[in-house]
Amino acid sequence: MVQKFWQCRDRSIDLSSPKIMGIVNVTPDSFSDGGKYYSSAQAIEHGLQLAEEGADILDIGGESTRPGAEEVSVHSELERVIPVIEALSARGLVVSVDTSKPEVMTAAAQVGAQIINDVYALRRDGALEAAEKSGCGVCLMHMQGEPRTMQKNPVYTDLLSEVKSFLAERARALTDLGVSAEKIVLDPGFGFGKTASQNFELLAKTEDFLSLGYPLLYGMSRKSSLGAVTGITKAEERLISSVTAHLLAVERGASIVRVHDVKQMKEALTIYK
Ligand code: 7PM
Repeated sequence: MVQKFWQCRDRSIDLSSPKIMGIVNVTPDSFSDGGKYYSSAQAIEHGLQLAEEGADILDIGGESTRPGAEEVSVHSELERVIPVIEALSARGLVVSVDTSKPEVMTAAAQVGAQIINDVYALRRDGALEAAEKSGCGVCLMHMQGEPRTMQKNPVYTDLLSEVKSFLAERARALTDLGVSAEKIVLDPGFGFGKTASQNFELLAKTEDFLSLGYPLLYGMSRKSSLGAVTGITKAEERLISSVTAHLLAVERGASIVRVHDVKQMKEALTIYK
């Protein structure tokens, strides 16, 4: 049986019913020319709105790990995410930081982040140690390759067993440092170094991943693989695909869904219950 709680620093998240992680991007370019203060104010506002709509966790990201994205410096990532994490945590909300950089993990935990969400699964130098010291809950995600190039030519001999053994190895690396298994959640990494059909195989086999013994998180919101089967090319128009895919993942055993459209996901989960 998979644990019913996610232990995250001073909070314990009840996983006996599915939980929603709302996506909060802090990307200066996504906002008009209002400067740094303006973009963090907008992100805080967005986070508060998602919390009101039913998000259980707010995932704050400074865009360093997005597929196709260029690297962002530690300095600018801190500048983007820290004020937002601090403000939302101060309101008593559960905040996760979407980062691969140990410096950002440490600083985020110091201003109240309860969770580290790392698409590199703590493979960067110093990341395992930073996560351990932070006391945060951790989401470990599978990715083949690097965000800039991973979609070029994903190759697997056996997709399921490769993703599973990677996740088991990363969880083991963390527990070997003394981190309690109750702090760990695993994510097969939909869209990260996989073709559309490989992504759908991960969704079909959600139950298989439960044998790893950890709660599962799925993040498929608006992703291009959904568009690859529906023909919907605009990301913002993939709402029904996103809600459907996440509901299927939950039905097959996932505990947490990471989504842009919190209100609609909440509505779907209300019917699911
Ligand atoms: C373009 C494509 C921009 C994809 C951004 C994305 C995941 C994640 C992301 C996930 C976990 C997005 C993604 N995806 N963290 N961060 N799982 N744990 O949709 O699937 O925001 S970035």
